[in-house]
Amino acid sequence: MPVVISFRTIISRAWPGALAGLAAAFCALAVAELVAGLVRPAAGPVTVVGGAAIDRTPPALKDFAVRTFGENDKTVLQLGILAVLALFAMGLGVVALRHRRTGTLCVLLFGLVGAVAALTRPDAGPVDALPSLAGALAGAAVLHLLVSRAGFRPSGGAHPTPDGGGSSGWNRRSFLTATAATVTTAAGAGILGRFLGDRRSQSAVASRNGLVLPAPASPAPPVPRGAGLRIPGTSPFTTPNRDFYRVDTALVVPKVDASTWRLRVHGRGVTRARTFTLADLLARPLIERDVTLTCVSNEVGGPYVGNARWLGVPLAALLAECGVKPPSRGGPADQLVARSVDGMTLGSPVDDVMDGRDAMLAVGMNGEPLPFDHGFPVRMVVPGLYGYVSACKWIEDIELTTFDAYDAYWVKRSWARRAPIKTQSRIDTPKPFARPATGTVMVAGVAWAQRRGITRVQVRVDDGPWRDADLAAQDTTDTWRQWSYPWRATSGGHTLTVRATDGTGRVQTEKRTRTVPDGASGWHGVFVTVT
Ligand SMILES: Nc1nc2c(c(=O)[nH]1)N[C@H]1C(S)=C(S)[C@@H](COP(=O)(O)O)O[C@H]1N2
Ligand SMILES: [Mo]
Repeated sequence: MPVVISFRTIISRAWPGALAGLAAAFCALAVAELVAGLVRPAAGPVTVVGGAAIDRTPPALKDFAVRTFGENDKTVLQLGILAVLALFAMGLGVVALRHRRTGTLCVLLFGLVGAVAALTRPDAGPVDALPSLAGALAGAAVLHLLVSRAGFRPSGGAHPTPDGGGSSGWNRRSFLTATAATVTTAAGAGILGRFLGDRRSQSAVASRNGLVLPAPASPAPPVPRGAGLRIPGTSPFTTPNRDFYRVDTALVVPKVDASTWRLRVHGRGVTRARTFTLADLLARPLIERDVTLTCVSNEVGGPYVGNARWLGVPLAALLAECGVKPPSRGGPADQLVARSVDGMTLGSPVDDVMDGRDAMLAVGMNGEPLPFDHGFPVRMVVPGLYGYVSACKWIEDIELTTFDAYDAYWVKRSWARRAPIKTQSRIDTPKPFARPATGTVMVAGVAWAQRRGITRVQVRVDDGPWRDADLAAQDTTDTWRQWSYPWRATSGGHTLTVRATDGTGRVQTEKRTRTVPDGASGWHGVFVTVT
C-alpha cells in the first residue's frame, strides 16, 4: 500500500484535536474571567499578558502601533494575543491526540506564564495568579476529556468508516455535543465573571455619581469671545470629555472608589509626610484653569492634544505644607514621582511644579468629576509639560526624589527625563488630499506653546512667501490658540504649510524629529488638489 497521506486525511484526523484545543482554550479563558471577576478584573490572563507585552514593547514598535492603530492599539493587541493563543491551542489539541500528557502539561505551562505575568504586574497582589491558574486547570481538564473521547475513527479520507465504533465508544456526534456543552457552560462562567467584575466597580461608579464638586475659590477667567473660530473642520476650543484623547497603558481602566482613595506624599525633604483623602482635598481652596494637554507621542499634525477646563488643588501649596522646597530654594529633591493605582510612574521636575504655574491635583474636567478614562478621582495636570512627565491619572502616591536616583516608567523606555512641550501648529482644515474648489478656501487650525503662548501663525502655499494667519483671541498662555487664513486657491496641486511663533519670539523649528525621545518637531504640511 503506498504511503500517501493526503491533505484531506490529515484534516480528517486532526480536526477533533484542533477543535478540542480551541474549546479547552476557550474554557480556560472563561474560567479565568470568572475567577478574575471574583478576585480582580485586571488580573485576567489576556490583560496581564497584554500589560507585560506593553511594558516590553520597544519604543519604535509602540510608535508604529500608535501611528497605525491610534487609540485602537489596545484592542489590536488583545485580538493579537487571542489569535496567537487560538493557533497554539489548535496545534496543542492535535498533539494531544497522540500525546495526551504533553498536551495537559503544555496547558498548565501556559497557565504558569499567565500567573507569572499577573504576579509581575506593578500593582499585583498574590491572588492575581489565581485567574490564570484556575483557567489552566479548567483548560487542561477539558482538553483531557475531549481528546480522550476524540478517538473515534475519522470519517472520509483514507479510512472511510461510518461514524461510531471508535476506541472511546464516542462517535463524531457525541464528541461534538460534548464540545458544545463544555463551551456553552464556559461561556456562562465567563459572562458571570464579567458581571461580577462590573459589580465590583459599582462602588467606584456610585462614588463618582455622588461626588459634588465644590465651587472654585479661583475660577477660570471666562474664555474670551472669539477664542473658538467655529470654522467647519476645526476642533472646538474646549474639547468635550468624550472626544478628549486618551493615552495610557491600562488595558482595564482603573475604577477607583473615591471614598477609600488616599494620596500619600512622602520622600526626600518632606518634613511633614501626609496622607490625604478626597474630602481633605476638596476642603482646600480649588482653582479652575484652562490647560491644553499634549502627548509626547503626538506626531506633527497628530490628534493627541486636547484642551479642557480643569478644577483642582494647587499642588505647589500642598507640597509646601508638607515641607517640600524646590531645588532652586535649597530643597534636596529635584524630581516628583507620581504613582498611579495601576503602578504607572511619571516624574516631573519639582522646580517646574513649584514655579508658580497652575500645577494641580485635578478633580474636575469640563464641569464634571474626572471621567474614569481620564483619571478619576484625582490626576495631576502641569501646564507646559508633556503628559508622560506630569499628568498622572488615578494618582495615589507622590514621592520626592532625585532624577539621579530614579527613572520613571517611560524614562526606563528611552524617553527623555525632562520634556517641556514644544511649539507646534496644526492644519485642521482642509484635510490632507482634500479637493476644494477654486476661490477662497479657509485654511484653519490650532497652535500651542504652553507657558509661552502663541503670538503669530504663518501659512505658506507651496514655496511662496509666509503670510500671517488671523489669530483667534488668546485664552491663556497655557492653552492652544486657533488661527485661520483665507486662501485664494488656484487650481492644481498645492502644499499648505503652517508654522507658529511663541511668546518668546521664537519661530517653530522646521527641523523634523521623531516623537522619541522628547516630542516631535517640524512643520505640518497638507497637500490638496484644487479643482
Ligand atoms: N496612570 C497613568 N497615567 C497617565 C498615563 C498612563 O499610562 N497611566 N499616560 C500619560 C500620558 S503619556 C498622557 S499623554 C496623559 C494623557 O491623559 P489623557 O488620557 O487624559 O488624555 O496621561 C498620562 N497619565
Ligand atoms: Mo503621552
